[in-house]
Amino acid sequence: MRELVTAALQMGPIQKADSRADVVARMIALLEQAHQAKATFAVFPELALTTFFPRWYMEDQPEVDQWFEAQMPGPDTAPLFERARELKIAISFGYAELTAEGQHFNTSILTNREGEIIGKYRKIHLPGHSEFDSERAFQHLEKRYFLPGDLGFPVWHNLGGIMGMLICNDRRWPEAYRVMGLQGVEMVTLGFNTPSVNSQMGDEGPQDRLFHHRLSCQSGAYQNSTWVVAVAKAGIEDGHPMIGGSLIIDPNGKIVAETTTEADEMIIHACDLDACNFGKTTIFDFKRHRRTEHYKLITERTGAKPPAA
Ligand code: CDV
Repeated sequence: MRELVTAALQMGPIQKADSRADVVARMIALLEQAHQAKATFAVFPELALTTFFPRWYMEDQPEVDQWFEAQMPGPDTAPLFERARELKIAISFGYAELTAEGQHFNTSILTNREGEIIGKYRKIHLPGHSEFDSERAFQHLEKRYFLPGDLGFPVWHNLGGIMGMLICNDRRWPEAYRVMGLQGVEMVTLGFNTPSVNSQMGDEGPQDRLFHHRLSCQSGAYQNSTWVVAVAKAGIEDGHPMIGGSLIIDPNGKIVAETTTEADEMIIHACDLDACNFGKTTIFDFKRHRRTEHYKLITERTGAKPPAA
């Protein structure tokens, strides 16, 4: 048994006017709750430090850059790393990253229990659009503000297991889990900000959004025999509602914990990483069962192209 007590630390809404210091104080309060419940690993959402700013159309680069972190840890986030180190809790959280070369990414980091960053992932499947779209009920401008991630889907040895990260929309793409599955991943963390309504189809509301979210995370877990810890930023940010539904999912694809609010809320589970072994050595023993000679189209072709009639 390799037990990792893992806390999914859902965050309620962050308004445009909220300061980084206020948000970090909320994160520390959640971290302390996780510590009291004996967690040694705590996962926060995508873009955990700010409101989900890609819903706002901006043309002025300094205005955009105010949502980004040029340093990690930086002056605002140092207290979070310090507290995590004191409590000996490894953490993962998402933020908007501005590199020294001036590149912008939607990023997640992973630390060890000493508060050292041992892993970084930059979101690869950026949803939305890059120009103002008057047809949508609201904007989703990730393609405007971020570059697609350039680090692939790496995994890291941490906390006695093999860990990887995805960010939000990545969870809808089976290839993302599979690339990590092929590296033996045992726990995938994933932060998300998912609007409660589809901006291009008003009929698709929170129940459908939660259905697709669970479906994507549960199938990724089952088909790769890995734990998945999916953590929301939820509730109404500056008038825009987002789903909750943070999840801890076992390697059979079963939900073992789920949040019930759209506020700051912890769920926790003692995840046995050895529970991944059965699936990885039987039905999803990739070495014995995968037929890569038939998968070439997956990397050769991006868009769907039906055969000629
Ligand atoms: N932040 C996201 O990546 N949100 C997407 C929305 C736009 C569908 C998601 O997959 O939840």
